[in-house]
Amino acid sequence: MLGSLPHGAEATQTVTALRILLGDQLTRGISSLRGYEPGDIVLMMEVAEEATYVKHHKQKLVFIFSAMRHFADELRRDGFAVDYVRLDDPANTGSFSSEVARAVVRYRPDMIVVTEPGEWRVLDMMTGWAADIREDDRFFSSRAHFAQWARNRQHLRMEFFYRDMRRASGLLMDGDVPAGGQWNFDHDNRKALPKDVKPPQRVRFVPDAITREVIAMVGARFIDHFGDLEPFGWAVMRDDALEALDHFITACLPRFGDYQDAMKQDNGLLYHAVLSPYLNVGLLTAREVCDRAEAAWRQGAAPLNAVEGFIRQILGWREYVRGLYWLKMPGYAQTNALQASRPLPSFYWTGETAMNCLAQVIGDTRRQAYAHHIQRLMVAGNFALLAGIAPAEVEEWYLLVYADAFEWVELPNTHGMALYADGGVMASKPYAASGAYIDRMSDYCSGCSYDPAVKTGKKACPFNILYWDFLIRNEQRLTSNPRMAMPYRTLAKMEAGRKVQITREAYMFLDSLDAGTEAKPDQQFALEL
Ligand code: FAD
Ligand code: DLZ
Ligand code: SF4
Repeated sequence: MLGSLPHGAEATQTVTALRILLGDQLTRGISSLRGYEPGDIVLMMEVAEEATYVKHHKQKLVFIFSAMRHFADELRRDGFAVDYVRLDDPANTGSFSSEVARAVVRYRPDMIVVTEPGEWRVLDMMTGWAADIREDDRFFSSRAHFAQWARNRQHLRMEFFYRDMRRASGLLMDGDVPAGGQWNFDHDNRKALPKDVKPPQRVRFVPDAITREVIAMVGARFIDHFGDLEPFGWAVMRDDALEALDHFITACLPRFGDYQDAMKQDNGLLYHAVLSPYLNVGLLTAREVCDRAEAAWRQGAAPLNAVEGFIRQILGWREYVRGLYWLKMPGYAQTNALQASRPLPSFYWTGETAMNCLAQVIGDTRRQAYAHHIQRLMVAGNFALLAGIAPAEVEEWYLLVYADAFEWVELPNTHGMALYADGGVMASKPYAASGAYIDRMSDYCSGCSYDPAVKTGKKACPFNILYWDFLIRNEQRLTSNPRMAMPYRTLAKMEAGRKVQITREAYMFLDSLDAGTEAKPDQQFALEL
């Protein structure tokens, strides 16, 4: 079925509308398909430029190409005329713009219709297509709605946006009041995972013939990209994504809230939804996922702290970061409030580090193209923040390693939430934490050669040294932030000699990373004063 329409260089037919569908627009109700008439053509393109502008995780490539191919088949079965340009088509020119130009020669359309993309970079390309660019209305909050909400507010804070979105969507509302009498149950959602609690096995999907063909293609063309190609278990069709949603609602949602912030060695999924790739490419809609979660609570199948916590992630955070992205781009990506400039350490690619928390999170990421929020924020992101790694390098890493990564959602989370590179637009304070936080929320430290209780010298957890060094380095920039008052009070009481020791140890540790020779705990005698 794939590529069943001709795509040579010469003009072959005249069509009314050329409807372009991108790899993260795999939703039947998408605005670009609305008003489809026989005689129109839906154009889908696998292009080298999208596959390589960052070296996406191999599983992300398989996921997107296979989901695109399945979606094209589904459209054809339902009577749409689809021209699908495969990556291995010898005539493929390799970019969205050149493929659209080639299709225009083929079809001489009266009009080009497309839904706005998820990245500024692609929107910029689209301005050259003379297309009717339609709104992406798969979100609860349109770009215009968010801009209106943000207008005249001195500080943008997710919590207030979320409350407005609860009212507007009616989710978890009893009339005008929030279900259960409060908007947010976050204080119930910070438990570590007890040893005797065993998270359920997750559904995985056996690759069919289409997926196997894509796996072979990605293995042949993109072998130098990050991450393991197999085993591949992601859903690539809506029916399978719905099965993953069902499984989450019944087996995981009831405990989602309790263990939302927990981390566990050898189980990177815990009770998380693992639905973000499906939401972000459009196999699931945000509305249906939230409705299913709310129904579970109303039927007594899941507690309110879990359901509210889960809906807040989608109705609150997901919508908020998208609004912020479009409000602030393209300048947003250029800010660097903490003047961070260190290169990304090589262990972000290999996972080879004596810091067990990072080795685990990066190992999970390589194996699954997934890590949950706290792993991303408080381990990989926290280290990059404390070490002062250049935002652009960290952002490229996040954009390519996760199956759910598209710039509209990756950038605010990395640039704003994890790195504080926007100087506080997204988060009211830096998410900086020492080893004590990681020790409290995970079982990583018991398998580590560093010790989270040791502050300096041999065996000291690098997160401890770097945490205080971060506060010292950024004192002028952060000390006036009221939410940083407590750590700066503690720092003020610290002896000058101790501060010098911290600065020196941090310098030597970071220097060893730059040189690609991370100082291991048993090599740290030189660091002790
Ligand atoms: P759950 O924890 O089960 O949450 C349910 C859903 O809520 C998710 O599927 C997701 O759609 C939404 N959600 C939760 N938190 C956020 C958030 N902070 N921003 C937006 N949506 C959220 N998410 C992405 O979808 N793509 C990214 O590229 C991405 N990059 C991130 C980078 C960093 C540095 C950080 C700290 C977070 C990032 N996130 C990103 C947000 C979050 O980590 C993922 O959405 C989440 O881990 C996806 O896993 P899940 O489906 O199991 O989510
Ligand atoms: C991420 C991605 C990749 C790797 N490849 C393609 C592709 O070949 N064709 C396509 O239509 N979309 C792809 N995508 C998703 C796009 O990069 C995404 O649509 C833009 O980033 C805009 O959000
Ligand atoms: Fe990570 Fe420090 Fe714990 Fe080791 S001791 S796992 S480096 S937090």
